[in-house]
Amino acid sequence: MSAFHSGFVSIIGRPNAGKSTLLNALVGEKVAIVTHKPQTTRNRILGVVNVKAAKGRPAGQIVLLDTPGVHKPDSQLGKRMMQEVYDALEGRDLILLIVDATQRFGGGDEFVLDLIKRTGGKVFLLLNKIDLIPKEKLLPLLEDWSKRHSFAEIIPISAHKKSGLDRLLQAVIAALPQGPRYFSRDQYTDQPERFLAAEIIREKILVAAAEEVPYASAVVIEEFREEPRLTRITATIFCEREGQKAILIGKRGEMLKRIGTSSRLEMERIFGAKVFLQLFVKVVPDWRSSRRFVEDLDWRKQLEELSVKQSREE
Ligand SMILES: Nc1nc2c(ncn2[C@@H]2O[C@H](COP(=O)(O)OP(=O)(O)OP(=O)(O)O)[C@@H](O)[C@H]2O)c(=O)[nH]1
Ligand SMILES: [Mg+2]
Repeated sequence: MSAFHSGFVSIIGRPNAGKSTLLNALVGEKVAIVTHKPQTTRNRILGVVNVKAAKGRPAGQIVLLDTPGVHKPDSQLGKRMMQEVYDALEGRDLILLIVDATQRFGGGDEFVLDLIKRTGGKVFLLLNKIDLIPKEKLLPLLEDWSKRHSFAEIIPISAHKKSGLDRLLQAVIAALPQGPRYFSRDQYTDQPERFLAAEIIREKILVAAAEEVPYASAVVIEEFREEPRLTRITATIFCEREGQKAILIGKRGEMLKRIGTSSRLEMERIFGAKVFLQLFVKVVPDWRSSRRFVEDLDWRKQLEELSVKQSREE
């Protein structure tokens, strides 16, 4: 038996760098939502990649953690998001620092680099979105970044076009220690469909609504029932003000209908079942400043409460 390599690898970077796009591309399934807007991801998302042995290289399993974009928080929600980043940095085998190669180095990058340096440990730098930059710009960029930190590897990629990912996977496997298979071959995430459904609705809100509305929105699944012929899903969209509620519902309910239809179509594709989706909109003034409310949004916490409720009902 040849050696098997495995370990925990966190994807860290500024908002919009392409972390979630990379996670989905490596896992080969949609586990995280992706939009063109910064601060799309709000909690850490686990994805598993199984890598076959190749010439002279062992097989392995990479347990990836996608994280919210590193930023200076200005609300309880922001603080919670940054806590998810700090948790993802703790005790990992490898960190993938991903940067948007089309953006100039700035204060935000300095902040992330500083965080990485303080954490210590092995870091790969991924220069993402290279499909958008002229080839001659790549070498100076590589040189520039190589002076900023002693990265174990610097790898240019396009998460969107899926280029450079084979080289990345091989380098990650080589950097990981020998270890067990943490997840069975067919398990590629720990996030139940119920919570992916909430994320899909949030993604459609991010795309459909402008300015502050998506950031003031949170989605909670009230019911997720798999029946023989369809999956019944009821969800509440929380926002902070009556004006936001009016926008989310739209004239004659058009906005809510658009969000509902696009969410349902995507859920049907991903879950492979017909979906009956009902959406409600509720106002909870200033929920982003409520630590309690923000903590209750955590799906891991909701899952615990659901299992307590179920065991009481039995
Ligand atoms: N052209 C191009 N676009 C990309 C690439 N990777 C990501 N994007 C786009 O960049 C935007 C942000 O991608 P995300 O994956 O949501 O970025 P993120 O780092 O997870 O962002 P947050 O969750 O907000 O921190 C989306 O519009 C992606 O389609 C890439 O390699 N090339
Ligand atoms: Mg993301």
